[in-house]
Amino acid sequence: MPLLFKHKIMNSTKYLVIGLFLFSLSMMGFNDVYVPKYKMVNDVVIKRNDEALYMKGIINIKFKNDVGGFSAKAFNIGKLDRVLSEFSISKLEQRHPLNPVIAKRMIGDEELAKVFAVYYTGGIDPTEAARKILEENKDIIEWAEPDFVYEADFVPNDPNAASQYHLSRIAAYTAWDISQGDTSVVLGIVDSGSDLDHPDLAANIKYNYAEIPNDMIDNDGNGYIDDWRGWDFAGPNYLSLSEDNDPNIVSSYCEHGSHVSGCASQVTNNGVHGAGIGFKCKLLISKHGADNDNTGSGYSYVYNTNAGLTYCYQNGAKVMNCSFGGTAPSSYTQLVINNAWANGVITVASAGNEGSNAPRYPASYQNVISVASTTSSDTKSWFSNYHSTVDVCAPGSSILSTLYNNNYAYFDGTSMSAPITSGTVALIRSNFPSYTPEQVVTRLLTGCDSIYNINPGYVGLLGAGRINAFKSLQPLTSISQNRLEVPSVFKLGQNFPNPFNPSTKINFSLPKSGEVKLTVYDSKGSEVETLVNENKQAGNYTVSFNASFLSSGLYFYKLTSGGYSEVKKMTFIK
Ligand SMILES: [Ca+2]
Ligand SMILES: [Ca+2]
Ligand SMILES: [Ca+2]
Ligand SMILES: [Ca+2]
Repeated sequence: MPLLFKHKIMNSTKYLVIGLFLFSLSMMGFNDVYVPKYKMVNDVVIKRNDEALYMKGIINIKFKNDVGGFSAKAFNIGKLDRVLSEFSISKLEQRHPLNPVIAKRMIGDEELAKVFAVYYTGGIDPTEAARKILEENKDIIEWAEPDFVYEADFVPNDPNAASQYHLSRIAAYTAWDISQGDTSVVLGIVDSGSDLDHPDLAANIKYNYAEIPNDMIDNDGNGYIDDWRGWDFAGPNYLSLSEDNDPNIVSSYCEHGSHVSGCASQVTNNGVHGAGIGFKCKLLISKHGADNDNTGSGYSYVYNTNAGLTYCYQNGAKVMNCSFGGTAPSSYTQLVINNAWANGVITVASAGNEGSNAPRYPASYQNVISVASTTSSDTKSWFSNYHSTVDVCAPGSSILSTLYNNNYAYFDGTSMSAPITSGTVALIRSNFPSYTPEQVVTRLLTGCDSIYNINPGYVGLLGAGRINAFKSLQPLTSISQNRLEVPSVFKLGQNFPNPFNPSTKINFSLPKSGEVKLTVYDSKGSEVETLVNENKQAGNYTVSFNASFLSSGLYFYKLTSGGYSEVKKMTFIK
């Protein structure tokens, strides 16, 4: 059951779904002429019949090639400007200008630099505007789409459940015997903001020590002035979104992100209240709720998330959490997430709370871990979505965590399942710092406990099962010394069993003490795992290697010590 293969199948399914949706979007303009296709939710957010939410008067477009010579209101490309003039353009903005310091650029920055926001005052619906622009400029524009807005995936819950059962359910306490996280592993919390001075969050907030606070200078040259403790991409007023350098929340409207922060990495072992699976891992706060917005059922909508995701992966996050979503796939968001992945950063997202078998974005994109919700007994939570693109489940019913103004409360939602998973991913990254994103994801998936026997109605729709932090942190390698006599020659034995699944043993003999390195390579010669890298006494040793995180195939293992080196082959068949 090759999980990597399964993952790839999922990815192609995700592409197919996106493709079908774009196709159906392109057809919408010609159907349902008697049904209103969209309506205003508040003064800035538009809702379509298919439940997609997006901003009034903004579209995002991506050019196929670099664009130069644009001005404040025109691209100076004749036929494109003619279409735009019908919409009454108020502003054009390059979303992600290239950092002039080439050394500071990351993989994919050149593609992001081709993305522009078009702001307009005309009455045309952004979906229609995007369709029109793309239709008439297919030769130069790759995609055009509305600026999507998302809803937080949670509902407040009565405080009557056992406190923080989720930690024992995902085996956090035994996992922490292996790793308590590392302060160098940063979780990007792309959400409504956070309570930065909460007694059970403050010590885990990520500070940017390369930035001098409040001197009005961008000391670290990352494009954000005085971003010493994250960034606010929505600002005080939802009617006029703006950015500032303070992601601290000022009311309960934005407390969703505070709860999510605690689910991921509430300060643990500090004698205050509860614990978070991420333990010592740090929280980079990217705020997307507007301080005065309660128009989303009493809470803020989640705005400008592409900017925040980009900020997080470009500024040190190793894992990014998205506890929000919507029905509409976005090419822009997929581009940002692919860039993050290419730069070694993993995105985790909530599968949604409609209780339905449906894709949801960002959860269902390629290169995103989609998380559904389970209860204290591993049954699917009644509200949780389920789908072929779900990768794992995590507790999301009655989760106790940190709220605005130093409070605590129980929330329900895949919004909680996602950061519990993000925190677990952060622990895996802390324990295996050299792993690629693919290796980390495989570790998470192979550590899961299957729950299909108690959820027989959802086979194939709840991913690899409920996460288990302890199993995902299990050491892959153990080494033991066999006989006490000192061998006369260096020797690397053939592994046994061979072929193997998933564990095998490798013997070697050292006639002299010294530094020993035993490394596994794939058939292309890339290093996949270091089994031994330490000083060893002379003697005979056996190394046990669990390869469950690898895919089937031919591998090589190489022993080096002193002037000696030997390579042997082994075959892993799942
Ligand atoms: Ca800065
Ligand atoms: Ca500064
Ligand atoms: Ca602010
Ligand atoms: Ca605590």
